Amino acid sequence: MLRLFAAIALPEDVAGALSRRQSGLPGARWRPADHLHITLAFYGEVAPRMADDLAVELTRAAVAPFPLELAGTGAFGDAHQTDAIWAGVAPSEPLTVLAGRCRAAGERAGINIEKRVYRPHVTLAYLRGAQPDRIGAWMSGHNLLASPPFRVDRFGLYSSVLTHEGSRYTLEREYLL
Ligand code: 2AM
Repeated sequence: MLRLFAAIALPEDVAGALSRRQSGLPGARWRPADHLHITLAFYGEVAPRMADDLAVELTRAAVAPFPLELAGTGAFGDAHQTDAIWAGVAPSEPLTVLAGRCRAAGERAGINIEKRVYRPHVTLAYLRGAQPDRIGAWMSGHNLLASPPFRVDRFGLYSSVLTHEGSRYTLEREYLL
């Protein structure tokens, strides 16, 4: 079984600018710059045969290349605990369409995909034991986060393997827009 997701990798300069913000929050396990991405669809554990079908179906998901910008920060979690902090993505119709098509490609391949509202983001860190006041300070210190527009001209099918340092991703297949 392979743990698979479709995602847009960030250009090096955009990832580099984000990585300079990855400090000043004890309890944050910062994600490496070369792993920063925007997930389009998460497929979970997929059998090899279905993964092959998915790789083929994704060739039908492409939209025309489009510009994208990062904007703001946010967090996932509940009232008791923040699990992750992320950079936001400015609203983008083509991104929503591409994500919907990646999801549909998974469904055509027979994958049962969790029904969740799509909230595009770039996870910067997973948190363990971070103090709420420090999280608040980090968020307000970075709430003006923004990137220049960058052109999205490809996306990838990635596999994810859990290691001691967090999950490692491998690009399995790349799709040009
Ligand atoms: P995250 O960045 O918010 O953790 C690889 O794990 C990628 O798939 C990550 O970007 C992760 O989102 C996303 N992901 C993991 N589990 C998911 C799920 N159940 N639903 C949607 N996305 C998920």
